[in-house]
Amino acid sequence: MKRIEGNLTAAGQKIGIVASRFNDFIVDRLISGAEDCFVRHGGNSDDLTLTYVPGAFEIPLVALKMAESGKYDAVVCLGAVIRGATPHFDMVANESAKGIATASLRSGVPVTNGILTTDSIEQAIERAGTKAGNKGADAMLSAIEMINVVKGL
Ligand code: INI
Repeated sequence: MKRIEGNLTAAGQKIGIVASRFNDFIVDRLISGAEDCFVRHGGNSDDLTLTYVPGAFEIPLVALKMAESGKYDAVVCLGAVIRGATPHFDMVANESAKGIATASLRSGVPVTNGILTTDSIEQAIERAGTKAGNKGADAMLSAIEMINVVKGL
């Protein structure tokens, strides 16, 4: 049986990051985690391009445009949607996830989802570099792997 697997080497990869300003005290930690992951896997931080948008709802459009630009091997989306901050929680959370999937399928470029959707600020903090890891780093690692998977197809 032939197997195709992506390794976790980021050397030479160029990655776009789309991050929301909403809940920036959490999102900043996701950005740091993503950058740290990229560098620890052999990437050069000069090969990362970070675009800020107002909120998670705006992430998919910019993710699609970055993915279609031909400048990036993958796009990593980072944000934090926290229940209670708005009655629109479900709409923002669902639309951002759906939009990210669409951006990836439409562009043919890996677009990974590092948008936290939590019931509380405490849960968000836990997933932004404290006791439940860093979902920004996880989304970056998935992007690195997916670039290498797609190359092997
Ligand atoms: N955007 C977020 O990124 N996180 C949130 O928790 C959030 N809440 O709760 O409202 C949020 N709302 C803003 C939204 O993403 C858009 O920026 C806004 O609706 C303008 O289109």
